[in-house]
Amino acid sequence: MGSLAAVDEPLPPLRYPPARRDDDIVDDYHGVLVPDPYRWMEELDSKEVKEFVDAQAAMADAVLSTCGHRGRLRGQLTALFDHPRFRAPFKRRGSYFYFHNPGLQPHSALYVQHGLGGEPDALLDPNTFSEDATVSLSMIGVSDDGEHLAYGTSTSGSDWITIRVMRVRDKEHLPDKLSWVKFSRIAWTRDGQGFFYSRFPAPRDGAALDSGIKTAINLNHEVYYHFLGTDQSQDVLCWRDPEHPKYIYTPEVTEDGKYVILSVSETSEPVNKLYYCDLSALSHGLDGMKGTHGVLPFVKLVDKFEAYYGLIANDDTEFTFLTNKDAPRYKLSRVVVDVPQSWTDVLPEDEKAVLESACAVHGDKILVNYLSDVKYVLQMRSLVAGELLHDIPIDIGTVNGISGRRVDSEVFIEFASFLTPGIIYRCDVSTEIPEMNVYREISVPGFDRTEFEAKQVFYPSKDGTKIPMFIVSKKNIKLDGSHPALLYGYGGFGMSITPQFSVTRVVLMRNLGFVTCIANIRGGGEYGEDWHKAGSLANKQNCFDDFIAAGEFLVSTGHTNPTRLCIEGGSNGGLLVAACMNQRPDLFGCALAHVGVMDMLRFHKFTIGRAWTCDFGCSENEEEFHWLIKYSPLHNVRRPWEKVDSRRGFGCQYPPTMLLTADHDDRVVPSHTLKFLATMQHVLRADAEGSPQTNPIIARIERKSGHGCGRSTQKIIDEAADRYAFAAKMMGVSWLD
Ligand code: X98
Repeated sequence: MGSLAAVDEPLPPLRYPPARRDDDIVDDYHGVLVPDPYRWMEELDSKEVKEFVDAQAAMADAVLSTCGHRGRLRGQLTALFDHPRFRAPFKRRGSYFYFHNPGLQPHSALYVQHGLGGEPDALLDPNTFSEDATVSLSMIGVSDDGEHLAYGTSTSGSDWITIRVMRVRDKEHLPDKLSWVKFSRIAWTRDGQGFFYSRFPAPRDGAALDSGIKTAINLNHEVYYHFLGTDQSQDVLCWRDPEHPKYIYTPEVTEDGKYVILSVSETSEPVNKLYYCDLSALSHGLDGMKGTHGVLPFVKLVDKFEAYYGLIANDDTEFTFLTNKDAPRYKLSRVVVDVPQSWTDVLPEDEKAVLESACAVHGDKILVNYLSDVKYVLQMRSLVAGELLHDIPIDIGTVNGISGRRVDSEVFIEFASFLTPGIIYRCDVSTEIPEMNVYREISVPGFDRTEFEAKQVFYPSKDGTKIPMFIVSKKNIKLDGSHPALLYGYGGFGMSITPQFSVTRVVLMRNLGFVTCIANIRGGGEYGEDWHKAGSLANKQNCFDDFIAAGEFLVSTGHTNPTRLCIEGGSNGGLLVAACMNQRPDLFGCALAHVGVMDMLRFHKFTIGRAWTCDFGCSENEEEFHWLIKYSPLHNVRRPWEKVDSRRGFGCQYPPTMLLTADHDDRVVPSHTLKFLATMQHVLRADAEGSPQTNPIIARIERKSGHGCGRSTQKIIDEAADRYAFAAKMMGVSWLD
């Protein structure tokens, strides 16, 4: 991506690649005519799109090669990333499995050790999957007896997965290879003879999985059972429903091995149906299903999309679920599955905190994890009646994972926060008072937490709603408006953004003096489903108002000023950044929008996009079309200098903008970003003589990458260096030694 350059090298002349406009493409949405001149950019394999992408990438390279801090950022990021990282182990029959990266390896490897004192052994190293580290390990499942590992690999960050199997004892691979897997889990049966998984039908054109990006809509998900050592063609079809081609199935086997549960969802909303099948009641077991073309006799326990149900535990027919049924902050409920009217609440909804997760451990105990004002609270409760046994004190931060089972009394808890790179606690839950012992602590050489401070503020949004925001910076900074600031947000799909450690943020704060901020805007799950709904569908504008209000708060409190305020977000957060810069181009000094949903009228036509109508609505519905056209980034680019609103819009231009996408993003297809990019460059006449838009509008288009998962450490470092070198140059930020 170009060579290291001196500081303050001038920008090259901005000559944006020409992009053909097809003026004949105009859609009629409920009587409103909407042109779509860059429709051709949806044909991602066409020569014309490839040429456009190459030309835009070359242009971004030219701009980036003038960004003086790029090399130094790479150097600092590389130095700080170079520390050993561990994830929490999980246990199978006395063996402990965990992920570990010694520092700068492209991917973490899966290790096994027999007993806690055993010698660690690298069981599966994704760094051997490909020369260029573009094949990653995307999911794993170890059989209950610890004998076999089934794992999924993904190429170039795609959501498509290929499953393979290896024997743990001698690391020998079995011939098994399962293709066309997507949105699946690996759910082993207790006997270890195989596992359930889900997949889509292979495309009719016979295209290979790695033959370029697949943008077609994903329909007709199916559930199969795979017997070890057999060909995929022999797999037993367990469930399909041609009458509901949009359903997505996630299989899970209960810890007692007796049941397989199917969670059925249609969208990304936290609602699902629940089907179960008693495996012990199959007259000839799963073997007896071989060669038959029937599906498993699933019983429909919940057959309405009205709430979310996630399995926590079962005692024979008595099942406990985490649910939001009549409980927007979630609760635990129990049902005897063959008595469907027997639902009772075990742990009622809390008045304030959101019940995030519950993990059944050591017989009849549960470790419950609440989110209270965006901070985690951990408790030990009884599974039978939900009563509190013990509070488990943890620092302000995030519980990233709990690994434990009812058969074990040993639990691992993974914790991190803004200033804590990571602690894995080992907790013996058999004692009356569970004791948290530090099992591993991740330390980052050269990072001194005492140099920094993290605080939480609550600022008012446009309608007066109080929004939480974390602000992390060097200690005791003077609030004189001089600091560069990075404001990050997501605001959608009920997903909460909680405190995490980030090497990149440390470098921004330490070497560039940034104040780094995370606004927990509406649309997320920070306060449960009410908070999510307050930022979705007809209320989506609340997300943008909350994010803009965060920016205004940071300016009014002297944390920064508009010329030094950079906004950043990815995916739904890429939409957030794009919509906010359309609405308030004057408020921001730089915008970084990753893999964003930019065409709100057509997102539902590609891959799994249709699942997002739960948050966005759909342009095929007249009322919803009118919500979408108001904020769709692609349809709301206007020249700010022509705005009549002289209070703020007049005279300003768009902030320097970097849009980021990747050629194999099959979650949010790259055409969103390409169409938005061409529209911005065209409407703002970005390279025309005398145009007020002199700030660059560029796109960083990563090759052999996807929506974000499975990237190598090097790709993560290079991308971070590029985007913050760009932001720093654009906002005139100097390097602090
Ligand atoms: C998704 O689109 C998630 C996609 N997805 C899954 C899995 N199951 C799904 C079931 C229904 C709908 C979508 C599903 O990944 C899945 C199941 C088991 C194991 C692994 C995966 N998401 C949204 C997204 O990516 C928000 C977060 C999840 N967006 C991109 C929303 C707008 C931009």
